[in-house]
Amino acid sequence: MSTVAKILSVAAVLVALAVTTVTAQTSSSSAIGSPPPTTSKQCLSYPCHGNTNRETIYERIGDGKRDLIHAWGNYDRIHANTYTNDTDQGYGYGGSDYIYVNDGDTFDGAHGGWGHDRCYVDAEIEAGNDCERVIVR
Ligand SMILES: [Ca+2]
Ligand SMILES: [Ca+2]
Ligand SMILES: [Ca+2]
Ligand SMILES: [Ca+2]
Repeated sequence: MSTVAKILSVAAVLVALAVTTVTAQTSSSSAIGSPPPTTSKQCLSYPCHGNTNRETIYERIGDGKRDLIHAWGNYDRIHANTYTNDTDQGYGYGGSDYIYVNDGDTFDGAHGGWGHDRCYVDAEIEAGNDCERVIVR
């Protein structure tokens, strides 16, 4: 193979790499353009886990049932305010979350994680340091 031919074949490889990179970037940016749908989840177990979708998660049905709810990523709403007389813990993690533990008792914990989180509580003691807004109801 001549030197010129070698240079040309190297150049062809570089062009192919560049095209591959551009294609990858294009496909990932188009994925960002379509927001994931909001899903709702009724907790049946302790602990209860969400996923990376934008979710509304409800505590287990019935008074006196403690809940430990992990919403994980994205913008979530954790509803642990439907039933009372229980120790509920809600963790939002990534994204700006709404965490409701204003259920009439003061045994619960709301933990926003990263993002700008809103925590609805019966008393300040239920709100973690990672609640950017604390609403006492
Ligand atoms: Ca509960
Ligand atoms: Ca409670
Ligand atoms: Ca409470
Ligand atoms: Ca959060």
